Amino acid sequence: MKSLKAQVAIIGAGPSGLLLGQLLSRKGISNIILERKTGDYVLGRIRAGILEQGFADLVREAGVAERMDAEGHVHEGVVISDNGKANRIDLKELTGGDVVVCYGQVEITRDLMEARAAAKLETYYEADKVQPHDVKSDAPYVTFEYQGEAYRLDCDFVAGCDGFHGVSRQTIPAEIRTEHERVYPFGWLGMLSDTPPCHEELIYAKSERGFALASQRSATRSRYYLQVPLTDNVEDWSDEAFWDELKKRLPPEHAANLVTGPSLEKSIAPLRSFVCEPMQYGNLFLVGDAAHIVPPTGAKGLNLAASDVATLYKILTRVYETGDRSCISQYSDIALRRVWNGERFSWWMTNMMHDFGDEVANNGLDGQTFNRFMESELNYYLGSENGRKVIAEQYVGLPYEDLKD
Ligand code: RFL
Ligand code: PHB
Repeated sequence: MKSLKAQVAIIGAGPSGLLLGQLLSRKGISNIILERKTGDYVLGRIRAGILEQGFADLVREAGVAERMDAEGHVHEGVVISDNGKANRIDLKELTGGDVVVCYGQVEITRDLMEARAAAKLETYYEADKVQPHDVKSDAPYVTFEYQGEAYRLDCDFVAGCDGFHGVSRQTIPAEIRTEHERVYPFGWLGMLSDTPPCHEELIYAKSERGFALASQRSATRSRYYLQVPLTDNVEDWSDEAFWDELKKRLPPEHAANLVTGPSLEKSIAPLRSFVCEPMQYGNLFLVGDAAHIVPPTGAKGLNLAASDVATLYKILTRVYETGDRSCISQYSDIALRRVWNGERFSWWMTNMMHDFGDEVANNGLDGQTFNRFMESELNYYLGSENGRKVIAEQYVGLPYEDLKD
């Protein structure tokens, strides 16, 4: 068995693992990343597009913001449409100056990968059978296979950044974990195309035909989503059918500007709210999607991953700078407070914006009655300045919490 050593073993080279690794390295804290897939596979997953200010600042602190600052688009507002009527939420004005940055997760991931490769930091792609051990002890280690050989990585801490289907969460004994879950009765069909966006800001559209989102990656690349039944397959949707349906769900003035073209990618994502508590077990920390999933309606998934990274980064920096390990027990509480806020906002936006059809929904309401309550909810919030403020404040992101002394 080959032997490796690092202060922090990071499982997963998604945005959480790469960002944590980059921040720790800049503080001189050694880390090795173990990733199940190839780098190209990770870069092939088209996901998030909207970064909160806190995330953008963390990327700057990690020293990898050059391209994000040059190519990312600052969005000062967002459009929420209600059955064809577009309402602009002026994020900047309603929050007293806060905005979001439109810059794809794929690009952030690429920037982080390149920085890591340039600094010659160790990453094992296509690492197989990754398994943390003895995480309750002072000498945890992670075993894995790489190119047919068995490895053992000794470390002080394990950061489980391995997403919803990873191994880290399962390492916490079932009797210690509490998992909260809501699976929604629909999914999102996403489409990427090299066509100019139909509007300069994002459009979240509620319609009688179901929800649609008009997002973007650049001035020449659009990302669109449609609410679809869970029973639909990607093959059921030709490009033409997608564009036709999208046109019907967007407000008419924006649908008129839709430029259609061939899809570069189409995929269906199920919608889920999920939280695992606690997020720490001994010297193992869960970070990002490994601990929590939100439906994408609030653009919070990646941003919650970033706030976990920020908290763990502060803790590990304090541990190695002062030798005081007592702060590690703060991780789960601090992370979960912000996670639950993001979960609540994403759940609320999902409820307000989607059609629940005939589902017997939460609170014992049938789907149609639930839909009526949510139509009224959206109508109220969009029509009131205080309501729009509530949406804006949460969309730009709540502040990160500091460690206690
Ligand atoms: P990831 O990105 O899933 O990365 C985890 C990595 O761990 C690897 N892995 C393992 N490695 C070694 N051993 C194992 N046993 C392993 N098991 C797994 C995986 O291969 C992978 O590389 O989690 P991470 O880093 O926590 O990042 C989370 C984000 O990816 C996610 O929250 C966002 O994409 C969510 N999300 C959005 N978030 C936003 O903040 N704003 C958005 O606008 C937004 N839009 C979205 C989204 C997610 C979507 N989908 C498809 C789920 C839109 C969509 C459609
Ligand atoms: C995206 O561009 O992929 C995106 C943007 C905002 C969301 C979800 C997804 O709320």
